Amino acid sequence: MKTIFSGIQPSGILTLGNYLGAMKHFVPLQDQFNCFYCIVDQHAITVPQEPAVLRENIRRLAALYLSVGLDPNKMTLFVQSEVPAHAKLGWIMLCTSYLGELERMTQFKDKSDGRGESIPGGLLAYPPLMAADILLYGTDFVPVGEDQKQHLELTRDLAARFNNRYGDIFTIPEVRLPETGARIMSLAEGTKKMSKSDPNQGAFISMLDDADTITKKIKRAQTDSDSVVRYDKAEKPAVSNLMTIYSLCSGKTLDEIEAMYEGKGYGAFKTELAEVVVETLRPIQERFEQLFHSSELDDILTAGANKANKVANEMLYKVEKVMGMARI
Ligand code: ATP
Ligand code: LTN
Repeated sequence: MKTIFSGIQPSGILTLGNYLGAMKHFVPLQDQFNCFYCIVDQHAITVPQEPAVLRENIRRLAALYLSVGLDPNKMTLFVQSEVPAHAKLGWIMLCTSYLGELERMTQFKDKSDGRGESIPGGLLAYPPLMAADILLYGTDFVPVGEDQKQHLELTRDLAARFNNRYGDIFTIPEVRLPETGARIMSLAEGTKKMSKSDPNQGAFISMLDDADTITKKIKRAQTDSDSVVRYDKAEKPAVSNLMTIYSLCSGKTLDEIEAMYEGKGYGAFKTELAEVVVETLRPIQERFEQLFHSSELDDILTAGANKANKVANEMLYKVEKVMGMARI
């Protein structure tokens, strides 16, 4: 059976972008693959986090993974920092990387922009840690949103570089992007990615926003002045993004949506879009409420970490052995 690995950072409450671009696609995969899904808290600390908030976000993310339909009997869910092999292989992958290739990563450039002398070193070391996450499990496929494509290419390069030097240790993983929704845009700016750490709360819909908040955010979402509900990514990025969200949440095609709102303007479109989004998130939020405070959640994470530790330690041992570090 082929192996899947993906991770999400507990750096805030998940957005509709995280759901439509990543998490939603994790669910059907659990029936066909050996899946590892990770709460990558060591990635989240590459920028400063408030301890109490981080603790809550880790638990929230765990509960959300399960609320969307992931089943602990079918996949492995765990917290990255509970599996020390990630940090250990992360260091080895950092030593396998070149400074030039790390500095070229667009996420590094975006996140370090404007920080002057105070760019956290972790931002630069982040992609090698992500490579370690993936390579520890002999991963074949990595389902992620579009923004992670470059990191996946680097992971493949690092794996190949290591294999060239030390023999065939790592499986070279492939990226799996969703056909639509790989890049859901900000509600405030149709050309910028929707991001959970955006300081403007109006720019994203959180998976835990209530119906009123969702409706308000969608009403205020950026559109344009021609009032026509038409899909045109280049000319009408903001409206096209809202249509993509509508389509993914309702199952209707973009053509059907265009036809439904012909001559009706943005008012009716936005009202019904809000309803569709609320209905998509409602069952997830109901399950979330039950899970968040349950001790079952702790048991699932403990079992997940045990399983992940077992698999990851075997790979780490192989790596250390070929490098001359493990005593044979
Ligand atoms: P941050 O804002 O803290 O950098 P993020 O919102 O970008 O976080 P991540 O935890 O980095 O979220 O990403 C989790 C998954 O969601 C990844 O697979 C990522 O590609 C995907 N993803 C993130 N934002 C979007 C988006 N706007 N559209 C589609 N997929 C997305
Ligand atoms: N870098 C990713 C999160 C992440 C990840 C991973 C995704 C960390 N490790 C391994 C897939 C596989 C992000 O910022 N979205």
